[in-house]
Amino acid sequence: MSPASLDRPLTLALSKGRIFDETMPLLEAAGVHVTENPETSRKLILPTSSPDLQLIIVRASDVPTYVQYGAADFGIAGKDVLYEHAAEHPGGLYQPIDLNIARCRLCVAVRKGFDYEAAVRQGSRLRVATKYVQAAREHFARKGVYVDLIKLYGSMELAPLVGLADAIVDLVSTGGTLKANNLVAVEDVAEISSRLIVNQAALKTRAAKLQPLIDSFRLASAS
Ligand code: PRT
Ligand code: MG
Repeated sequence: MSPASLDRPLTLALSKGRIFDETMPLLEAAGVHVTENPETSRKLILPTSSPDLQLIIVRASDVPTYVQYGAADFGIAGKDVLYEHAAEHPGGLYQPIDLNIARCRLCVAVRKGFDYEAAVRQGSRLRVATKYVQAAREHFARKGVYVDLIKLYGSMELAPLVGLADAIVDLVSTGGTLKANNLVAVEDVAEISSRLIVNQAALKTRAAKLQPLIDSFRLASAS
């Protein structure tokens, strides 16, 4: 890597919404301020008060890709996203800290009135719609339940209502979305929070700039 590229600011990849919002206090704790709001700005590269750090705003599920290829030195992504990413791109990401932000649960949910336990007991083959195919596949394999997985990219809650699936595997935080759609969570698959992920090469070549930020994130997320 040329000296000029070592001089460029560190790049942190974030998704807008809850991860951006919950990362701001961690950056503040490291003495870094972000003046532009990605909800209102159309900019995808945001400067910060530190000349050593810039942010890029990408889709939540694209964060690991930017970091793995080194287009971002580090990033913040949910375990749900990391799990699906790792299945397709093993290795390459160092995950030093659980930041304990954007917490939720990955759950199996069904239409109110659908007897999930009975269906499992009877060994029925279940149709399960989800964005989290890897996590779902492993969960049902562990339980020894046969499932046909249907990959969706969003609005999973609709699938059981219109007969696309018997169950969904989706993230739940307040439970409000399930309730509004007449669904109930019947099983936990995993506890989810977001992790700091770091590009392996950057960790070595850019340690002088990276390590203090990693240390600060660790302190702030533990408190
Ligand atoms: O929205 P987009 O398609 O761009 O991407 P995304 O959904 O992956 O991103 P975003 O920003 O919505 O979520 C980023 C990360 O936040 C996820 O990868 C999770 O790790 C974490 N997180 C925490 C959540 C939730 N809580 C959450 N509640 N992500 C999504 N939800 C959704 C859930 O899928 C469901 O539709 O919110 C709805 C349920 O919320 P409640 O409060 O009604 O239960
Ligand atoms: Mg979303």
